[in-house]
Amino acid sequence: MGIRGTTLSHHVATRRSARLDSSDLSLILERIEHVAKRISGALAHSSLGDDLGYTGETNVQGEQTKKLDRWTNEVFLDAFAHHHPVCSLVSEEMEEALHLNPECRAPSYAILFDPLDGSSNTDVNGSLGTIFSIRKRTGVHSSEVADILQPGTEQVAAGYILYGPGTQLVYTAGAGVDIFTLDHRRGAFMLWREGIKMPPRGAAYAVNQGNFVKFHPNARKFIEHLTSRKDKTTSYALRYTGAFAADFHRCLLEGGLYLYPGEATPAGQTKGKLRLLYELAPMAMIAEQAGGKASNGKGRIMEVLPGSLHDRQPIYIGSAAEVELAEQMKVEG
Ligand code: AFP
Repeated sequence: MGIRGTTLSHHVATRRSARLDSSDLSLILERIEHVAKRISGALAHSSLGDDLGYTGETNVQGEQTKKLDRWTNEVFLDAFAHHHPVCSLVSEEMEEALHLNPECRAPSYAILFDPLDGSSNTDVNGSLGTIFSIRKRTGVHSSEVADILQPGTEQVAAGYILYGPGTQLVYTAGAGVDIFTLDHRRGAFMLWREGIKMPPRGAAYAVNQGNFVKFHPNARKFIEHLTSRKDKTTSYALRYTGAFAADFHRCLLEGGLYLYPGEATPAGQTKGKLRLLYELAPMAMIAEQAGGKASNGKGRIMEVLPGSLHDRQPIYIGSAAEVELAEQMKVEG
């Protein structure tokens, strides 16, 4: 079979991006492409060496760290170590932001990322992801993070890499959503679909149904409604992989809903699981750019002001019809 098509680098260089200088975007995405290729290659062979399993440590979230969580985080740090215009890195795996390049001058950027999304899938050869958000830093480089602790509406670009049977990179810079597939023969990401539009309604939902009893009563009613099989709009199939990037990707291409409702706390409040800055805000930007929606059950995820780097929120993301219905049913009270 012949190999033709547009590479990611050519596509970025020749397309106007809505929110940041396209030469900056090219530089940053070239590094993310490098990260994606390294991680994709390592995951393909991870069961052949000593790369699976736990490190024996816990991360800032109190979760047990997998060896691949730690390694993929290092891949990111290596990739951006000497890289103007990126001056700050915020990761699921690091308690504090890492500030690079003291001489970094405006315009400079922060990358916020989950290096290995769905890490419970590492040891079972399941789908995994990497999620990233790009924000412009204000003024000269500083170790303050107030300009990073801003709502998702301040993102200039966002994306994710999905490591499934194939590796795909999805991104938006505020002018639509494009998808690229890693062509191992050519060593490059090739354009697969441009200007993706999420279907306005879907036929599948993704949730950890095992947590059902912990959800707010209205979230439980919502799930019961989706599966009550009275008609076409109440006959959803359950599809859940344990990797947000993989479950969201299905919604992006085929429509439907990913939800991780808040879990009730003993104090009577609900608490989200997914992290706002490097999981939810970037996916929300992609969903909206594709015509979908993302809500914490009460309002737009993109408008939530983070209190700290590792804040969590409930999430209802996907096709507009399902997200709107969740809000109407007051799923989070
Ligand atoms: P990490 O692997 O990055 O910690 O994230 C996993 C995740 O945030 C998301 O990818 C999954 O959809 C969700 O958590 C899985 O959570 P459960 O194991 O509780 O279903």
